[in-house]
Amino acid sequence: MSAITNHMPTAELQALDAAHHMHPFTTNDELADKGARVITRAKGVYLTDSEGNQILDGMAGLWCVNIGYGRKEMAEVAARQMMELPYYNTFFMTTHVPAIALAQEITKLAPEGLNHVFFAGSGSEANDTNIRMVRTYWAEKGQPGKSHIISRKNAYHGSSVGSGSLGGMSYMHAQGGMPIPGIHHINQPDWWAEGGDMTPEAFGLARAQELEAKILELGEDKVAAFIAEPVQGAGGVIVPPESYWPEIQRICDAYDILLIADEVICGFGRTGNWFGSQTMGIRPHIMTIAKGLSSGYQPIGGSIVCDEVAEVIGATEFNHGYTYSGHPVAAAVALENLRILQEEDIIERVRTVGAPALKAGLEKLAEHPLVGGLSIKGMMASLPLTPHKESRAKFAADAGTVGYMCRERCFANNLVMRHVGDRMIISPPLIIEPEDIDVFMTRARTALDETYAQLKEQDMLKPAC
Ligand code: PXG
Repeated sequence: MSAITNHMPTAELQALDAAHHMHPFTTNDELADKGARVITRAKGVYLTDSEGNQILDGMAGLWCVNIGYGRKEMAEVAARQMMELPYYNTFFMTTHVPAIALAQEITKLAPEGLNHVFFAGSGSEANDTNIRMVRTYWAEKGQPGKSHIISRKNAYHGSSVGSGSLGGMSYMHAQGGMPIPGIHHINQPDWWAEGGDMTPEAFGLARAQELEAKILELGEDKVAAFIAEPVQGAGGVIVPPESYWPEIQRICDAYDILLIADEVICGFGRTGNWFGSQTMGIRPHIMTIAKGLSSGYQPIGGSIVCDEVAEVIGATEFNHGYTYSGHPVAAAVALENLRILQEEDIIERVRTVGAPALKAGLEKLAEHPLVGGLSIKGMMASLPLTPHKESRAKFAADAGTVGYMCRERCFANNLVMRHVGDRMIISPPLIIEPEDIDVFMTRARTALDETYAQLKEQDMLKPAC
């Protein structure tokens, strides 16, 4: 029995962590030298660390704790379900009440026509399901050659070999033999960084038309699906220009391409509607879900599938699934999360209170000399940092250097605001109150001031040439 507790000195916990725990997306040797921050508990929108700091969580964990921390009902439901049925599988002609109830509830909330759920343990697993499902769909329809999937550079769809291949992160592809064959990446609709002198509208249209060009290059009869996040999250909260999604929808319709909306971040209220697809006005055939489905209280994900695809897949044995597909405890907890989101009108409050307050605060913050703009949709936002506002210039320093400095200043001021390259990312729990948004703004401004002073001192306020 382990004797490790919250009461141990931080340094001891850090040493044990460094000795035995390999962290994701981390240079573990560097972390071992520095010592990981030990989070001990959390309530509402605040984390407590082992030194007793109260840290405002501007990232909702990892874009997931939509209802906030410390909801007792969630723990009670988990305990009850563990006593009644802690585990059973959904293979071999069996099912159980939590999986049935959750699938029904999700499809009630999903857009019309999306009436079926295939469960997974995470967003990565669900996207792996999607690769196999769309390829199987076309094969069953007599078109096995329609197997290529088009995605986008700088997209994030997970970290397994399949989902990491769908993603467009080149630094991930550089390790472990990715991408797998048959996945293609077109450019992202990031006007701020890549739009140059074009208007956002013209740029959005041009980037969407890259999909059409890629379909024509590969052959219409070779392309199974296009996958995209309604609003890119891990890539830096890239809100596409308004011209982008209508054109993508037109192209998917015209060439009979399945549209997969990866709703892992956008789903369950983040953009002010149940799903980002509703906010962006798109009609996907499949939606990937995870994160906000359980507000991170349990690991669970899945694919919400339209009638047409479910019907074709349903006619054959789909040789795919996970031990924990529809795990009863995770499903019961997710169901409780959906009850809380609905009964407390949390998504309505995002639209009427949270998102407007966040936007107003961030618009003021965007006037800071270091901030080059604001990208926001509902409760997800980013502030690109720049040495020169007018030209949206990049820094002379390597990408991410300044973002990292700013993130360190945020941490020092008890704020979690993470960086993607030189963009600062904001995605707080959806239940954040305006008073806490004010706390966020005060701490973020201090962090920006300190970063600015540091850059000046080190003569780093220089644009890349
Ligand atoms: N799709 C999207 C859109 C995601 O954001 C996944 C799929 C994969 O989900 P799982 O549950 O397998 O992690 C994600 C996950 C970051 C960060 O640093 C973002 C994610 C995961 C880890 C880190 O922003 N998103």
